[in-house]
Amino acid sequence: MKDNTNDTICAISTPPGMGGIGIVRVSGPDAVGVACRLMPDIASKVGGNSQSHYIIYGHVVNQSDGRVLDEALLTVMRAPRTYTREDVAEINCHGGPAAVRAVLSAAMAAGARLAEPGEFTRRAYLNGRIDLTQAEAVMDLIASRTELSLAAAAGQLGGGLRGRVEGLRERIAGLLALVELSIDFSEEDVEVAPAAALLEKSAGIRADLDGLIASYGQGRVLREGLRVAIVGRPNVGKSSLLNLLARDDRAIVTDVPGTTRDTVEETINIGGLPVVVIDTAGIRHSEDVVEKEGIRRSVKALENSDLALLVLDGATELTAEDTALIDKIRGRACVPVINKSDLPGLLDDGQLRELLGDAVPVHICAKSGEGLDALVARIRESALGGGMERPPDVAINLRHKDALSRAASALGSFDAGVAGGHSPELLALELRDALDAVGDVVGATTPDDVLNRIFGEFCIGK
Ligand SMILES: Nc1nc2c(ncn2[C@@H]2O[C@H](COP(=O)(O)OP(=O)(O)OP(=O)(O)O)[C@@H](O)[C@H]2O)c(=O)[nH]1
Ligand SMILES: [Mg+2]
Repeated sequence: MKDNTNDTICAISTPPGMGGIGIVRVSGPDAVGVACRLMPDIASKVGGNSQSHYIIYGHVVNQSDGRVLDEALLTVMRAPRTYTREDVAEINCHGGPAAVRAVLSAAMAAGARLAEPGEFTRRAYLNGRIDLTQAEAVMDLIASRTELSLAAAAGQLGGGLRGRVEGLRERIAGLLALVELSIDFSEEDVEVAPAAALLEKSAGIRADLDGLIASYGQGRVLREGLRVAIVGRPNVGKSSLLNLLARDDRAIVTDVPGTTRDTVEETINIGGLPVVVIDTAGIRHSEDVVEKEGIRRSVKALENSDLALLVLDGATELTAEDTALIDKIRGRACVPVINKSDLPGLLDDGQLRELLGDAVPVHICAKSGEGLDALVARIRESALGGGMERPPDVAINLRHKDALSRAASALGSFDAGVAGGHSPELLALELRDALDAVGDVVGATTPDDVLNRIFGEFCIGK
């Protein structure tokens, strides 16, 4: 998409389906003109440019024959105090699919162009109201399914990440100024910036960069959910555990070993944290083609997970299948779950402790829900670190992580150059690379294809 903010765009901003109200949003230099043609009975009530943020009641008419399509409320918001920083007109009509579509078509007939996905937010970014991290936060906020994800997105929208990144840019620019000063004085015998001072400043910047980069793990969990695979041999109660966590009869539970054949995924809100729980087929040796494929998927789900819940049946002795699985999981993040605590325990504690090492098991009864709170606490702890109730101050996404890593690596080359006695000209180049990379996070100099990718993922009307 080529950026052209001279035209006026329109889109339906409310979700498809039926609702009390549907909103058609119009933005651009002719937004109010479009609204006046769309709703001729309000034209005389619309004020001049100096009047802004008011609502008028009227009727939307078909542009070709003047037939009334719907009654609506028009909100007039004049630039620059609007979402896009352009004139914005919002038509609140009735929220039926035919009603909003009719109003949208009429807006197009009245002179507006249909907006691309994310185009309103793209204009907010192009017009300098928000930076790229805040534009991304808009989509994160809309996509948030849980409280912690929402809080993290709201923090980013409020400029939390922007502030941190701008701070880093200033410090790198300060370091660059120092190095450039020594270029100017290189003919004279003054040492403007001793190597030790440069390295100290650079180390401070890198520490902050590393701190931001490290927040990616939490950012990913807050955006995409923690992937938790429930694994174990057949009949230990994996599907029962999924149903308990999901508070729903999601997966089939029977006393026949090998009931679950395919993986079953469910996104669950665990204490404000999005968690994708995956129930898997019981892992054992099998000659059955279908079961074998199911087991292959179980292993894949385990490998793609952030955390494994290894379910063991507390009412039977450990089997060779259990110990083989414990071996397989060693080295992965895992919470051992000993199920069926309502039945007499038959597991050998000593043997189990030896096999599990540091991983302390949680005892539960998937039938009654006993022990669930302790298990949930362990899952949260594994996602966010011990006892964390609040979302992190910043939680970056993959694009931010890539850019910040490029900056860290450019600073690494700078350090090596300082240590190796490189000329200030060469050192300045490394710092400019670092500055550009950090600038990419906030979208200081972001190429069109990157913007297209980011805004292309937005919903229409935002
Ligand atoms: N007494 C008791 N029985 C349980 C408990 N949890 C599950 N069961 C029973 O154990 C049997 C197997 O449960 P599932 O949840 O289907 O086990 P699974 O691990 O998913 O089994 P597969 O899909 O075959 O691998 C069922 O008869 C459940 O009712 C529990 O906490 N206590
Ligand atoms: Mg099952």
